[in-house]
Amino acid sequence: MLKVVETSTREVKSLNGLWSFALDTDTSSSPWESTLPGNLECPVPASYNDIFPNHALREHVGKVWYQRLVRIPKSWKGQRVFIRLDSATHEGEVYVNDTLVVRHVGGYTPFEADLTEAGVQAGEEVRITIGVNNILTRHSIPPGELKENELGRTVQVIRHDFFNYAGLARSVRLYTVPAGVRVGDVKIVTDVEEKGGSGTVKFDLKVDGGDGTVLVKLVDRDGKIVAASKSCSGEMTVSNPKLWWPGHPYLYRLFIKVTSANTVVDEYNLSVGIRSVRVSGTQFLINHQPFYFKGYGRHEDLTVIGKGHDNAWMVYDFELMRWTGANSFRTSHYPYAEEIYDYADRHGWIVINEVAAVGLNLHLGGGIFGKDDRVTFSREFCDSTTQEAHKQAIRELIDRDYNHPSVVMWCITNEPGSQEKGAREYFQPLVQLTKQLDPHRPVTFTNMGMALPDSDEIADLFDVIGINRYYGWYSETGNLELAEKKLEEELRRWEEKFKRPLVICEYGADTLAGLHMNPAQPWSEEYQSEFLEMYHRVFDRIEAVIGEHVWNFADFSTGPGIIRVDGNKKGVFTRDRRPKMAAHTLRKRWGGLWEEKGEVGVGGSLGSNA
Ligand code: BDP
Repeated sequence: MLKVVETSTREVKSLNGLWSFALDTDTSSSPWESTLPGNLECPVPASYNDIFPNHALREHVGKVWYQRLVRIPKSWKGQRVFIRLDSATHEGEVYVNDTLVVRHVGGYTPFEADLTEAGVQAGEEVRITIGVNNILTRHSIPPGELKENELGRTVQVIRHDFFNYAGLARSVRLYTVPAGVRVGDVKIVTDVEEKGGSGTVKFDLKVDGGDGTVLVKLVDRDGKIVAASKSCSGEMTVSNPKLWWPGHPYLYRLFIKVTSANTVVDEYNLSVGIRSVRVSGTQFLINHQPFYFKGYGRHEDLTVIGKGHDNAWMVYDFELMRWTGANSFRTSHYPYAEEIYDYADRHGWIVINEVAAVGLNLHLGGGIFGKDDRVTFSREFCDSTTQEAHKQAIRELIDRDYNHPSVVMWCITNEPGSQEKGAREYFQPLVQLTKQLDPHRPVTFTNMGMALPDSDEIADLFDVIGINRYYGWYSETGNLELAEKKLEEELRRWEEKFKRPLVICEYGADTLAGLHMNPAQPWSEEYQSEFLEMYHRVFDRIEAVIGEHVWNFADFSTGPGIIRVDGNKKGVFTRDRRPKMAAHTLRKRWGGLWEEKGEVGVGGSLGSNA
């Protein structure tokens, strides 16, 4: 799916702002046919849950409705008009006046509808009504279940450790494309010659709506054309390219022009970062240099707006991560807003991009989700229908983010029950699909502590093994000496058996900001710092460990539970982004590590175009 851009042939109109809002329990069964009842208004983009001090609304299970009147610009006559929703969590349906124009399942990827096909005219005012359903079932990604409680009420069982925020958390826009011949899609793959003397930009263009002549130009920052082509697909060579490096990104622009009967009928453009990504032995190579991941698992999570995208908070979060010396993050546990990847491209952040497949595990420890006797990958829970939904989630993520230089790896699931019978049969086709859709990026998953090197059924399918560990927190609580021994022993077994890169994708301890203890005890800021330092000592002793992502960047909201106090407190920053002691501990490690070793990454010394 093409990213929405404005060019001489394409226009965009934001529909962000306040929309009328109602719960399905307060509307008729076809609320799109008239004005929504009541007078609630809800901002877009934002999750709706925390906007109103209303328990029933926050915990609502089912649909909510958004509605507003929209004037289609008169000047758009003769263009095709689309509506694009960057996300609707977890299922969206869009009506224009009384007509359903699109329905989409999957809460973290965009979808759109051609309004011209639905008969919408330029200059007309239309009523747009959007239904958003927050229900998760065992056939959705992420999976969940509905249960009836003792009061006879339907409650949502979620299988992941973050609040089930819902609504329209990302932008809603109208945009135009030319009615006739136009760019339908473009996919870019770059590579770099080992000595860096030349780079290649492979492009694959789809032209829709008829025949046209294309002109593709790769232009540097000074406006100089460095390569050009008149084909729809091919490979352009750039000699002495300015490479896209972590921390020192260089972006070229690819300009595409489609001509028909000697007239320019469409123009499209996108940024291109020339870089290569490869796994070799236990190393992760970017532009043929070993890369060490330093950073965080994160969440889209803020007070009031929940998973709503906000540019001020986005920049602040990046600046805080940079301040600690991080160079990368994982989009745990779902694809993030597209603005985040665009920013990462422009600023040289490295992204492990995760599919929303979290909670494919009926037996997760820690007492968070309770006991369950069923088998995860069976007819009882994740079956072939779940697997189909999972495939679709992979397709949509790769389709959306294929062209981002910042994205270096696909993570297709977080902490599945990978020691269970059926896990291999479930995941093998998914890894295969991911590699088929993108043969150029490594594929990973994050393993959880119940699936050890000898019992994990799927780790060998992946190029890089992500490992989430909590020795010293969920086990060996308060005993960092024993935790250190066990962690090292286990990581050595992974290294020995799989001989491939290990990224520690989660390690962390809940910490109440302001709680200080000497000697350090769990929940104190001192303990979190000592815990991280212990993990770092172990990582530095193990060659195959090529990355450390602390869990989590910031405290975040979860469902209620006896081990969660106002959410998960493993943040290095509080939910309002105040640093805990651990932020300084990380800054000390990550700030220095770089310069000492001259590694590639944010803040380091970076070769010819630095
Ligand atoms: C892991 C999960 C993550 C949780 C974390 C924790 O991947 O979503 O928030 O543990 O318990 O199981 O804090």
